[in-house]
Amino acid sequence: MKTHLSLAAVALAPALALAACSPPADKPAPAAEATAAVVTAADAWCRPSPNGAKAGGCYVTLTAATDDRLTGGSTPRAGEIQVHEMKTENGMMKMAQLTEGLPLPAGQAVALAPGGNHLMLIGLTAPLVAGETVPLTLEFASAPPVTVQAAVRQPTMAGMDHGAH
Ligand SMILES: [Cu+2]
Repeated sequence: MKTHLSLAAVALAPALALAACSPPADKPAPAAEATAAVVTAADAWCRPSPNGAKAGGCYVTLTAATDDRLTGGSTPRAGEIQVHEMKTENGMMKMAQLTEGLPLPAGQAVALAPGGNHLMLIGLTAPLVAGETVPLTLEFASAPPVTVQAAVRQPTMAGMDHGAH
């Protein structure tokens, strides 16, 4: 009797050890991805800029895997990309650069949109024309840069034009 039991235990032990080990051994990627600083970008677009304008506004929805910040970016179409907010000063809507960047809480979609936070293309090399596509490379405090193709189009929602751009 005793012999049978201990044999069974010995036979089972390696199987249990294997079962416990195999998930991390087979798939190390998911565990690594869960903690990696990654930002996904969706729905990137830019407002057409008037002729002669030196700056243009672009918008995007960002979701960070871990707490992060959008700090700025670059594009071949302008000198630099700044992150701007809209704020009310003396009853007037004004825009200001977010020098510390825009917070991106983990797992939360943060939408940049007309009338609110936006990407400001400073020093446009040419007007942004409806129908074209503009590459924007966005930079973050932790995550690697993300390049999106932003469609240039008129805002779809009416009444949100603040006229600053
Ligand atoms: Cu701005």
